[in-house]
Amino acid sequence: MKDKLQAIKDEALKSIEEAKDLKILNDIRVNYLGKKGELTGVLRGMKDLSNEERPVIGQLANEVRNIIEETLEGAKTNLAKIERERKLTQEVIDVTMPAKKQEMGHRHPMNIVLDDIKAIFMGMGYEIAEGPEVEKDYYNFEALNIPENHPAKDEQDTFYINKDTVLRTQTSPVQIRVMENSKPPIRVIAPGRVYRSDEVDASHSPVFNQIEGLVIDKNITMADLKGALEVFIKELYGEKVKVKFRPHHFPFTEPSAEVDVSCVMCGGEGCRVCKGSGWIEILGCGMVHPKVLEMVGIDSKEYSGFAFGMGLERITMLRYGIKDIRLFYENDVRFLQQF
Ligand code: 2U9
Repeated sequence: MKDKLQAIKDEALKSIEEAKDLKILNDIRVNYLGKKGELTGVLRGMKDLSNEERPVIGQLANEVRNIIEETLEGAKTNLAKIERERKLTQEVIDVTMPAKKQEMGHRHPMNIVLDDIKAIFMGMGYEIAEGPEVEKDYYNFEALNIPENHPAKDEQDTFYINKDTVLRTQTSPVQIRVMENSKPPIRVIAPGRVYRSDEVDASHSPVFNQIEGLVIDKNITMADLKGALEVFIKELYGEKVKVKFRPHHFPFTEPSAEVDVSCVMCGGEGCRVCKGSGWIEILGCGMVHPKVLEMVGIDSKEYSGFAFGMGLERITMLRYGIKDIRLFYENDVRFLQQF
């Protein structure tokens, strides 16, 4: 048994001396000192020794264990030092090298304009409302007094998820939900993505962004609508811009109007953008239809309100003279950096 212990010790110390890395050292530890290791095997066999032999062999075994452990520890420290020195010489960092150029990101022009529009309406006491883009047919059409046979409901124009679920075609359903969940006075704007089954061209995209607004209170009239929108338009495009209301028709408002501004490109002289007319249409609006109010349980004899809607892409294109809507969705930094 003594010879065996001596042999284990010699063999272990030789392997430790030859070990080239920390993994090999660990394997050696397991081979000799682990649960199934050679030294552990010897210790297990001690139960068969005589009472005289057991303490002698036990002490020797402990000495061998200690020597192997100490040698392993020493070799480990040594190898770690060698490894560190190798890294220090190989992984030299030249701190005098010029740094990589940091490309700055840029705000999207539509976000710049959206923040401006939000700030203008928030200054007039409006709150911002949001709602789902996947919407019930009821909220997108029926609650807005859009009848079953209306062309907007055609599958050619609207993306249907199933018979009574659609991708919202306008943000008006957000305002229906606001009216259902709160009491007048209400003053909100609802910005968000909307979907229409349109072919892509320079001014159309199947996914675009709208900002709609809704005001409900006692004694709200068309004069309030005109006043609010004139303030908004002049804050957005400047005091000099002229504003014109033209009669129009929407199922959800009565009376309804479209709003033109004097051409922001030529100042009203006539150019390619305004097709020579000097005017550009920028939004639609009207007094909320009494049927819409009644459907959400607001008494149309006590309350009235106005609503409006505009396309964010269109407003942004006019503000910066951008000619093609597709530029907004490509995120080319050369385009974005210009704003
Ligand atoms: C409720 C009641 C009425 C929202 C309105 C318009 C007029 C309008 C278009 C502008 C260009 C959509 O992006 S666009 O294609 N919108 O002309 N939108 S009134 O009327 C509402 C909204 C909510 C409860």
